[in-house]
Amino acid sequence: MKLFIGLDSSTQSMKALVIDVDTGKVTASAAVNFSTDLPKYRSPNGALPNKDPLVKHSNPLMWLDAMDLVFSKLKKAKVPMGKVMGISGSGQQHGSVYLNSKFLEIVGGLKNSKSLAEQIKPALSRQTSPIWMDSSTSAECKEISKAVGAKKLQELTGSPAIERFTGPQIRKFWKTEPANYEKTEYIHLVSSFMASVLGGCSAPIDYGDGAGMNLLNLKTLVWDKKICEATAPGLIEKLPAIVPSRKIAGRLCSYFSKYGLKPGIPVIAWSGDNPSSLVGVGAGESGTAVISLGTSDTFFAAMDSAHTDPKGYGHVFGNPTGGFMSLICFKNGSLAREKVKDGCGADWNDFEKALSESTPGNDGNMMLPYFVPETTPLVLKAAVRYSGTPAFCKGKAPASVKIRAVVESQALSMKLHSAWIGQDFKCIRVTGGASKSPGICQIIADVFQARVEKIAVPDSAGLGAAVRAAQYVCSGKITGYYAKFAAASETVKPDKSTAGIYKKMLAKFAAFEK
Ligand code: XUL
Repeated sequence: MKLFIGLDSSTQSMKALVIDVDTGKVTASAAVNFSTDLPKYRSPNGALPNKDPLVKHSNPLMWLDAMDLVFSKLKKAKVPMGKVMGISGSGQQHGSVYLNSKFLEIVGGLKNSKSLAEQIKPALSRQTSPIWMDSSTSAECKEISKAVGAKKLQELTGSPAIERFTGPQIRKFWKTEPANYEKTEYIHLVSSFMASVLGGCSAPIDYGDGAGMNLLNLKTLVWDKKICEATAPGLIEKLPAIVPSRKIAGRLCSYFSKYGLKPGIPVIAWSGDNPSSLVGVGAGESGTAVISLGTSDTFFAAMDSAHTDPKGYGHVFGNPTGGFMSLICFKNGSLAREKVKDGCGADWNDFEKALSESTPGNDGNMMLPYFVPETTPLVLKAAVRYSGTPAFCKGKAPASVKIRAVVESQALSMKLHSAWIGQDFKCIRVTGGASKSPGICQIIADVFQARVEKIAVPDSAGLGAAVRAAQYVCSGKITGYYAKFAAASETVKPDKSTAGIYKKMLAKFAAFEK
């Protein structure tokens, strides 16, 4: 038995997955849901309530309680914790945690008798963490772009200044709370913060997640001094080390022996959820694109060359298996599908039925489903728009037409905004909750005219983390791990007869969006 744990600290939950490299199986899993398991944090969707719809923060203590809880769930499920040989993890991207001078001493001496949240609370120099859903930093984006040069910033970091990215968020903290910024000695991402707690140290940030900060120079692969200076004073000294994803972050500290884990086992650098999913779905080599259908929908793929998106919506991140990956994030993912479903008074079975009853092309009916501010394209004020027949535009079309409109429009938007990557993907691997839907998978296959493949393990971010930990300890080629854990379990073929319909519709959608 060669067991490894992959943790997934995501927007709405914390999950743990245990894999056995000998059998190629996921042997156990556990999940902590912030809404049902940790209601005291009042963040059922992962963010604290705020009057300003552009502000989205979380309580980092919630993530710590979730870590304690997920390990105790694994222990209760009688997982042979003492046999676990390594741990890694995946974190929601861009979110940041601000820590004072006590942090190192506290994580270095965690006591078994108290919880993580209780012990780490005094180390927070900012009580809340801005997360990826926050869009409140447009002013800071403009300031950083002006100081560095918009084009240069994109060329060096792989992205123009982006509201949810960590650099603009740090600048806002410095501008609005200068005294607390001054007290901050360490700024971690969600991923490196969680790795720090496991390792009892200040853990490094990996190239995958580090590239989502607007601070990492992708040419030199170190923090860019000038960009850091343009972001906030003294920032570079507050950032952890930056390393390739395959590096060790630390050794598991004795605190976790209360869950039966062996102190000293390697904690491999954590990565962001999207880079981690790239590994988890077996798409670390170029040629296959991935669509992750979750709270946000993301489109990503390993890249042959680190070129950037001329429109500025797409990003370049480090690929945990080496080289780079593209990433495009659509904030209105499952949320938009849910809003349309609820608006029709339907449940998910009705939603599925609607997709099978309506026809490709939807008689030209489509929508811009920005129920919350959108990133691709950038829309700072929620706005929903309709195009098509008068009945549809007045909200009077049948539910099946409305439901097809949201799914087709989302797929067309992905096709439109992924063109800059310059690869004609013939295979798309889908993951995330909505990838279970046959109707959604068929629409993606038809819009892209590509084969859509699913893998058996739904939590690809956690799986990617577990696989990275296993590869660190047991070595071997990553493709060997893909064969064991990420083989295609189901394939959806494109309907060739729809190619022309969607080609025309894409041009119309592009004009509509413009
Ligand atoms: C990616 C992004 C989201 C989060 C979700 O840039 O912001 O996909 O990573 O956790």
